[in-house]
Amino acid sequence: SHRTDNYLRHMESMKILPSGAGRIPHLNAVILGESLATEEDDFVLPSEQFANQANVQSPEQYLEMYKRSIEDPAGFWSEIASQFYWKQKWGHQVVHENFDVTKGNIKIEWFKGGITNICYNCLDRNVEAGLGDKVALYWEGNELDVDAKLTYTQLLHQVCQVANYLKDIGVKKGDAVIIYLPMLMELPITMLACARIGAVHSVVFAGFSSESLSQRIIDSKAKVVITCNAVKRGSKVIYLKDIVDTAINDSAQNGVSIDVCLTYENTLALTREDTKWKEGRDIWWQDVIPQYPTTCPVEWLDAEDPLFLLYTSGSTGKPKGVLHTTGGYMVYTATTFKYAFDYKPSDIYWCTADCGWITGHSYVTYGPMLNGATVVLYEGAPNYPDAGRSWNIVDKYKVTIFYTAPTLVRSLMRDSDEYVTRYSRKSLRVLGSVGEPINPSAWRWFYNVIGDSRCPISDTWWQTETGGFLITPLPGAWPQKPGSATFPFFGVQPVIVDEKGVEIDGECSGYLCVKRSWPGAFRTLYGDHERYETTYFKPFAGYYFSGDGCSRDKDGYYWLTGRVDDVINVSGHRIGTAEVESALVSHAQCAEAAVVGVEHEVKGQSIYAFVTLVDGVPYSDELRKELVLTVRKQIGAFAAPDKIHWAPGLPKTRSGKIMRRVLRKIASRQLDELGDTSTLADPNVVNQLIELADS
Ligand code: 6R9
Repeated sequence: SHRTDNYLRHMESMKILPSGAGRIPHLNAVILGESLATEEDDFVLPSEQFANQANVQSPEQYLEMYKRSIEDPAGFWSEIASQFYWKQKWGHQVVHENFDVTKGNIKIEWFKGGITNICYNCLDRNVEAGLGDKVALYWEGNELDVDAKLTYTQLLHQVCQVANYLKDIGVKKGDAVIIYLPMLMELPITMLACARIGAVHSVVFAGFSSESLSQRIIDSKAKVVITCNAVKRGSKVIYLKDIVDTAINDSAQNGVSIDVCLTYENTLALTREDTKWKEGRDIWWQDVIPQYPTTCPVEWLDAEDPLFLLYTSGSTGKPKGVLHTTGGYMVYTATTFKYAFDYKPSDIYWCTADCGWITGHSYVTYGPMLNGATVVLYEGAPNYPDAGRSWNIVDKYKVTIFYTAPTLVRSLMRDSDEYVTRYSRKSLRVLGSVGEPINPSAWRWFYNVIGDSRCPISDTWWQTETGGFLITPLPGAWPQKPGSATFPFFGVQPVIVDEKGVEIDGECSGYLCVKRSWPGAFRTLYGDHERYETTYFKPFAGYYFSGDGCSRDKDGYYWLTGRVDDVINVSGHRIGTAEVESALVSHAQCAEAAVVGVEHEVKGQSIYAFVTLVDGVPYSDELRKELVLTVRKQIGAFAAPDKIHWAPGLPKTRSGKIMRRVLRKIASRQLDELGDTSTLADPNVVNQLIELADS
């Protein structure tokens, strides 16, 4: 047809992409809104109607912008940055970087010398532009009939009250503030209040245990924690304040004492009378915040002043404090949000991520607010009271952009489609996916059933470290391939390298790296720049190494294949095998543990633990439960192993290295694929493990 020919021609021009994308020999395509995407389709094309209204309307337009962003990054990004308010413009050099460890320390700076404030750009700037009465936040509570909303003006006022309070108790520019809150409006409010006064927020996902929380308090040396007394998730009450109390006590024993614990009284879950309290340290939010003025001058910051810390799991050791700074992060999250979701001022945007993760930082709070968007926040679980809740929310708020994780798609897919089709969903126009690769069948269900074959899917590949999307479709611009994150965002130069760090061109697979910096990149690991360089820049000198495997097909599309290091991705949550192992061995009866990820239908991967007990301790289901509980207590429920496999011994090389490759095969019962086990110190261990597999 005419449209497919058109795209064929467009795709020809992709040869200018650095990846060396080629032409397409054949094209099985459906056009958005005209038919169902099936197993046979290579491509799903945007409808003419969608493409015509899109922010980027064709591959050619993308290529033109992309080319400019690579050839003249300083010009490209400073033009965009100029749309924001800067108290003072940046210096003559827009970007200053050393990306090559062999040439000295890694250093990334964007807009250095520029003076701005991200909270001002999210709120004051939008209010001054006439958006004061526009809804900034719709809040949907756990229960069906509980909701609230705030306009941009109201949000600004509340943020100022919190900012004034924080200043009053002595929080200053550069101080870390720990936020341990569920998805209440107070969560983004507190983040923005910190940003307003230059305090460095460190949000800890409220599903983390007290031990994980105290670890983060200690590492960041915070003096203030902001939390709430309890929250209802589904039909369960979670007593957050108790968890915080324990964490604060632990931290004090390690020399970091919290002066103030500001606690929001969440009356829907627990009254203040029933909340444990420490006079002098604990303060009720409702008792102090409303008394403060609703205006608060902003602290003007250098573009390279820190904005936030967010801890994430690595393949070894304790969690890493990823540090993001102000200016580049601001420009990058705003721009990626606008283009990857084809954002228009009339959109109603809902991202199901919790603000405790990077997605909630960049694409619940900063990216959307910088664009003056209306954001839906949902407090509860996606399947409460039933599997239709998400579509109920979509219809209630007329959501136009819906951004979620493959694990949710897969879990809803298992329920009857009737939970979906009983709702209209006709407001939807763009769908998004993040957290892990989305398998083609889940992609198609998302596309055909949720989106009624009308809505492009932005499968956004990125990381806590990258601050914003690096590889993502631009809806309307690109023909999509189910399961592919498609092409690099503006300014991003992905490369695929082999084991030796040599770039491979064209159709290939290998390790995904990035050449040159982008404005949203993290600048260091808090307090450990050496680990930053070792983990991300030393494996392949000259590049940022993502830790992900990736292949590029004949048309230049990128396909992410998952982590290549010892990080497991469970329902889109990053968990280091080392962290789970160290939790397990902290149990007095556990001598050794080795943890691997196995494929899981809904969660993507699940945690599978091989455990060696102390001599003489008998196997029992009781002990299994205790071990799982230990992990829940030390990390959080989301990191609990699904399986404890008793291991009289672990397969090790003669130098004592655990052969995880063998354990992965045993865990997934691919026993005929164990490979060469002759280098094991004791090959018999493998047989013992197989015998105990189902006991
Ligand atoms: C944003 C976020 C990062 C890791 C990353 C990769 C996986 C995220 C993905 C994806 C394939 C996608 N990942 N998005 N894999 N396709 N669209 O999730 O950050 O928690 O730091 O996790 O998640 O493995 O390396 P984070």
